[in-house]
Amino acid sequence: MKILILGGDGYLGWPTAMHLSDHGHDVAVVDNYLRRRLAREEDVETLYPTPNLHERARLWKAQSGKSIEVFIGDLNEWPVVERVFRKFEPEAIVHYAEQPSAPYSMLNREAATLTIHNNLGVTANLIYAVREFCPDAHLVKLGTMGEYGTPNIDIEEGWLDIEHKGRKDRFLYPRQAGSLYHTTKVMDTDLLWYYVRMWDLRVTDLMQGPVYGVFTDQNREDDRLLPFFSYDELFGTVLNRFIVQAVAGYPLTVYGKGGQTRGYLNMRDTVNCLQLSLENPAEPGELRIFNQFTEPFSVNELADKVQRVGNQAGLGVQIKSLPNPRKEKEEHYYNPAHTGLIDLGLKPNLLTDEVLAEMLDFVARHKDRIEKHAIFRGTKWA
Ligand code: USQ
Repeated sequence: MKILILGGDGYLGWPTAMHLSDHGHDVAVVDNYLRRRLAREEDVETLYPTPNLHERARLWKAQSGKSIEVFIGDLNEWPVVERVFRKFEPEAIVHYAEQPSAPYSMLNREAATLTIHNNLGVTANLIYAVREFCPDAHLVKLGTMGEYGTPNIDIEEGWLDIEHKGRKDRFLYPRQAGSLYHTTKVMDTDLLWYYVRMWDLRVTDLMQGPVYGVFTDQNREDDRLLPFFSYDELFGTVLNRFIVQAVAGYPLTVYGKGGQTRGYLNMRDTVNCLQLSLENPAEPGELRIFNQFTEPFSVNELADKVQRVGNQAGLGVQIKSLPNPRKEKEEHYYNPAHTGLIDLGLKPNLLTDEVLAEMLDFVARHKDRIEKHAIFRGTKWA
């Protein structure tokens, strides 16, 4: 299949590109390096430097013999979209091209409006591009479990059957996001659902939880093919942050009571979920939604695991509860369904002690580059 990956330079975009290329697909990536620029502006560089996309594609070609076509440009600009779609003629598109950080979106007005313009503008351009250049293409959109928030009832996979005053209908599951970033993802879903109804687009929306790890089958031979790894307050996700903190001798930053529960997944499962969704496409006129995670954990459970495995490695890991910079429920019910991807064949890679030990080992190789000032700033959400 000819698969175009929007946001192909990102933490998940690049591993997905190599994985799909490795599995026989013809892959192209497009990115404007927004994520790299924002990290530089906020002085929160990644744990180790990563080559640019052209270099990554050359390294991948040298390792695998396979080509990944690279386009650099801003997908908010229609001429860029037009050039990419006309040249590559995709049969499927993966949309990762968004400002991906909840804390960044809460920094200030500039960060908030950038998040809105970037995320919604690219989604709107993409919808028009599919209609104009490839109306039969399957669009796979990265959503987030955070669209649902933390309701006091079970979370279904995208849809909810409702009976009201004796009549029944099916609706998108109620969404109540906890950050502006997550709210743009809710709006993306609404835009896609609208155009699925109007133009019979075929769309899969993947409601993903926080991802951890860096390794996939494609990046074990050459470190230069690894994705970037953020551990700062703005762009790092919680488990990756805890691993870095354990290695740096920095007490693990549990926000508030630590009962915040989310559905987590290994990066290996992210790339497998993308492959399964692409190889089993949605039908025309269908918005198909999967909840993409493998295991729920509270923040306290993650901190305890990192402490236990870290201490086995002699790290003397401390845990410290900090006043929560976010406004979120710190103790809540959480029971989301997640059978759709398992039914397609996903075999989860769970968070074992071995996986944690491997991550600790990996980060320890880069210990000298950890900047403690980037770990916690306490950016307030409210
Ligand atoms: N947390 C801590 N200590 C930290 C960092 C985070 O206790 O040092 C807590 C947060 O308060 C939150 C939980 O850990 O309750 C998860 O935080 P996170 O930073 O790992 O994840 P989040 O901000 O929700 O965003 C990440 C990705 C985003 C994706 C989302 C999936 O950055 O792109 O959409 O995970 S989900 O969380 O399911 O919405």
